[in-house]
Amino acid sequence: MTTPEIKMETKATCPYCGVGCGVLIEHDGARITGVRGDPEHPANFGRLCTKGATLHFTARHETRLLYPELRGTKGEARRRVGWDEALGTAAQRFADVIKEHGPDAVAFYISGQLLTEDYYVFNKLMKGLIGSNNVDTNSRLCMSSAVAAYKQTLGADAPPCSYEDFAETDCLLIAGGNPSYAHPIAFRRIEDAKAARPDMKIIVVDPRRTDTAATADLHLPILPGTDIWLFNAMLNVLLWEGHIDNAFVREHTEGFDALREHVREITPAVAAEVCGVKAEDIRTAARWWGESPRAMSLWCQGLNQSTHGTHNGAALIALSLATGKIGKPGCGPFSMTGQPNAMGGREVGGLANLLSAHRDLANPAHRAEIARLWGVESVPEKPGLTAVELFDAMHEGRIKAVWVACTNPAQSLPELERVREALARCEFVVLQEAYGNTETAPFADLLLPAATWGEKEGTVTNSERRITHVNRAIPAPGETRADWAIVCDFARKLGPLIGKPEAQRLFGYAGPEAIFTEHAESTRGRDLDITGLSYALLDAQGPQQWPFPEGATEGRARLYADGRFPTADGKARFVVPTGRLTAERADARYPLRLTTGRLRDQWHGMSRTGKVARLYNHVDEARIELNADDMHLRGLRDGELVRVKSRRGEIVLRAAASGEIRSGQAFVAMHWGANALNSAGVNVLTLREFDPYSKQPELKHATVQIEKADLPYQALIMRGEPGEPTEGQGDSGDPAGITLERAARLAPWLERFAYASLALAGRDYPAVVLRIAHDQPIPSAWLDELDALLGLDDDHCLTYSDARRGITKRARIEDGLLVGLRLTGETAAAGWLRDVLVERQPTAELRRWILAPLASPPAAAKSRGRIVCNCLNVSESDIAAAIGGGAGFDDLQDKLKCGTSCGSCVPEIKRMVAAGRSAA
Ligand SMILES: Nc1nc2c(c(=O)[nH]1)N[C@H]1C(S)=C(S)[C@@H](COP(=O)(O)OP(=O)(O)OC[C@H]3O[C@@H](n4cnc5c(=O)[nH]c(N)nc54)[C@H](O)[C@@H]3O)O[C@H]1N2
Ligand SMILES: Nc1nc2c(c(=O)[nH]1)N[C@H]1C(S)=C(S)[C@@H](COP(=O)(O)OP(=O)(O)OC[C@H]3O[C@@H](n4cnc5c(=O)[nH]c(N)nc54)[C@H](O)[C@@H]3O)O[C@H]1N2
Ligand code: SF4
Ligand SMILES: [Mo]
Repeated sequence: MTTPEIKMETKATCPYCGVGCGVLIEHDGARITGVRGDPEHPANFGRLCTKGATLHFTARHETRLLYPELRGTKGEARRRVGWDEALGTAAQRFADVIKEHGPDAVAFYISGQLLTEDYYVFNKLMKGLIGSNNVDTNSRLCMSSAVAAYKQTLGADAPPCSYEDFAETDCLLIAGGNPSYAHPIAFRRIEDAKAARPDMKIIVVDPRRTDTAATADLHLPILPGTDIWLFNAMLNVLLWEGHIDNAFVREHTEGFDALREHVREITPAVAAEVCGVKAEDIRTAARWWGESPRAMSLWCQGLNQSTHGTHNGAALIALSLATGKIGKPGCGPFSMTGQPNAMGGREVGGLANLLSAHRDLANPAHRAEIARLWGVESVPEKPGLTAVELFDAMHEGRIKAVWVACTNPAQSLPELERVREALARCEFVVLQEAYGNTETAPFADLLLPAATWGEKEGTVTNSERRITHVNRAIPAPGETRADWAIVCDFARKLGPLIGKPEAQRLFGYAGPEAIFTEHAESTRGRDLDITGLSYALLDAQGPQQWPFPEGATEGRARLYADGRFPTADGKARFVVPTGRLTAERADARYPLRLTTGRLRDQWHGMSRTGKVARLYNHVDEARIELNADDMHLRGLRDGELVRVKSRRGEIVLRAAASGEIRSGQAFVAMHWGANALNSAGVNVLTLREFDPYSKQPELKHATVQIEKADLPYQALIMRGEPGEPTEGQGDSGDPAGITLERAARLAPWLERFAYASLALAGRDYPAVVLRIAHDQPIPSAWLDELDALLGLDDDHCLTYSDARRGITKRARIEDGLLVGLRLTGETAAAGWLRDVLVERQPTAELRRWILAPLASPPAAAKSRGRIVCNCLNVSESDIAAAIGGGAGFDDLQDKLKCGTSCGSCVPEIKRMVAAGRSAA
């Protein structure tokens, strides 16, 4: 007898980007089995992108951190301990440091991916109990320039727009953002707006010709770091051609005269020189903005991650203020939030220079209010250390104990060598993580297992100020616990040790709802007042935008409609922008300008997306993208390995020719770290220079040199697993789980080689792929060990060896399927063999070819190459063939179905069609 299958759905949000899509988690009460977009959620109305749609595959337990682990003394291995011992030890160690060196010798480094309730208690613990402001977050690397820009100009940190404005605007200026990759569902709404009103103008400002730029009416491929010049020149044109809203400027702003004076000489011709674009294009951009009844801007890290990130934002905001295009439908400056809850973190004041509910640390009245609310004597006045400063202080020994939660600084901070030294030097490092294998984990003296997506409850706020109640679908696995609960327990243990027994009262919450209620109360009378919100209301009426004060019946879609701004005199401010172009300038030694950013299908350090095989199908290996001219100049061919060197460090990467990059520039994605490469990735190269106001580091710009890496000894190892994987969270021991465990065992091997990369491959049948290149023959003992690790050493394997030429080959065939492969010396057949393996093509007719030196597939094998449409599994070669046969975009959707599900690949398919047309 079979028990009927229980299937339930729980409402939550996608834990990736700041679009904040609603999801329905499908589960049976114990295991997550699937996910779909929540049709009722106003951010996405049921849509999800490639990352959101594969969330259920990330919930597997194989690489989760399930139990606390503690290291006795440095150098020793960690051992499993219970929660009591874990938090008791942490409290004692923190108390010892605080007693001996004061509260400023400890620090918390947290994350915009925590829920608001988690964030709230971390902040209260540090500022209310311990008495230091050393609590900063990865939002410092992300949104702090936008925060500072909003505060300097509009008076408060509040994005005034909504997603529905995309459908209302006549002109959308996207600067320093690639939403087609980074905010896909917001971009779907932009595509819809353009399709509905083809006259709407889209302008994209990005040094690279991204998929976002390719769909624009006007792309301004400015030189890195020159945005202020562009915006100033646009303002110059707006002034010259009479597009200024003088009444608005007079009544609702301050400081325009100084800015007008400043931009007087910055004509399009002057800016064109600096920015490296045509003066005429600058003029066109300004005219479109000025002539459009409704114009809005959208920006992200291309502006924020700069040594003048605050003024980049301020210069862009000035365009909205000068033309009075703010506070109306389809208007306004819109900073897109990166992380799912960076907004929530900002609301609770979870940064070293902020206080709860948009209050200021420097303001004594604000500090007194918070002290009263929390029931503590006072909150400290001295601003805490911001991310980069905090790790510098750790490097110098001034921070002796650090608590890291929900972020991976050993990969995501700039100048990684220094960051890693700092973590190694720190006396006591706590890491609160959902996964045990991040780049930061080796440094942790105490690892605390956190519950994650699907396993915890709370709220998040998305880019458009919309708060969603996130529910728990299944019980937290192993001994994992919700982040807020870990913090509260720790606080109650720490309090008595530092003479603060009130910790029992301050952190005695019954659950996340009690924390939310306290947080809501702290916003009373503030610009973000949410005293009208509760879990019950959010459940009954769905996600709501703030402000939503007591008595309100709905939130506010658009701020500043009345022209009043939250400054002392109610007027917005113009700022005269300053700042060098980039901290580091290209020169003869370091001639290439490197920028960094995101790929469509990966999320940050890949602790989750890196566990989903199909998310490697779009890009399957780290690479440095270069202009073909720069490669030619250096005698480099596509796919060759190069040494990339900056003043801070050196890494080896595969070079890829890219039509997106102008000559003199380079791009490396931020995702690939020590689990994917033999190095810690691109942040080995970046620098820790930061913006003077926001303290946000310049992660977007560094200069590098490249040279061909001579690594003649190459190997390729692949391993799949027969049997059927289970959907979603899966059974332990199924092929997907075994594959993840193999990847985890291979990761520590990477650093042995001069170059190595580790990836997953496949879609329904996942496999691990290890690519190696070395400067000397790969020791056969290592190969033997790897064979044993992957089961490539028994009599299921076909073998071939030519010792003189250093060629060895092994192929494992089980039930007529290729499941494992190891090639050294001759790896040309790797591409089509991977397809044979992951697609389980029958090998009966292929057997004799598998070990042959064939670069292209024999007739019996199908080679598919890169997958463009992940949902429907349509490859680049399928699409190219159809385009060659005359297919247009609609025909492709009709016949191949590509781009008909999540739509993330639509921009790329359109680009392929356009390229095909111009080639014909
Ligand atoms: N797939 C995916 N989506 C994500 C994330 C992810 O990891 N993966 N992370 C989320 C997070 S936390 C964030 S913060 C956002 C980031 O979202 P975005 O900021 O949109 O993404 P990035 O790729 O970091 O950078 C955007 C663009 O800035 C350009 N750029 C570089 N230098 C300059 C410059 O000087 N001027 C201008 N105008 N542009 C420049 C780059 O070429 C790049 O295309 O994405 C969020 N969404
Ligand atoms: N070169 C370069 N570097 C960059 C950037 C760039 O553009 N270029 N962008 C910067 C930006 S904008 C950002 S936001 C940062 C992001 O950098 P990080 O914050 O380091 O990135 P993540 O990998 O998202 O780290 C989040 C961690 O939290 C863990 N986690 C997931 N769920 C939970 C949970 O519920 N509780 C706990 N405790 N842990 C959980 C995940 O496993 C993951 O390891 O990177 C920055 N670094
Ligand atoms: S756009 Fe994609 S990654 Fe962002 S919240 Fe929506 S589903 Fe998640
Ligand atoms: Mo971010």
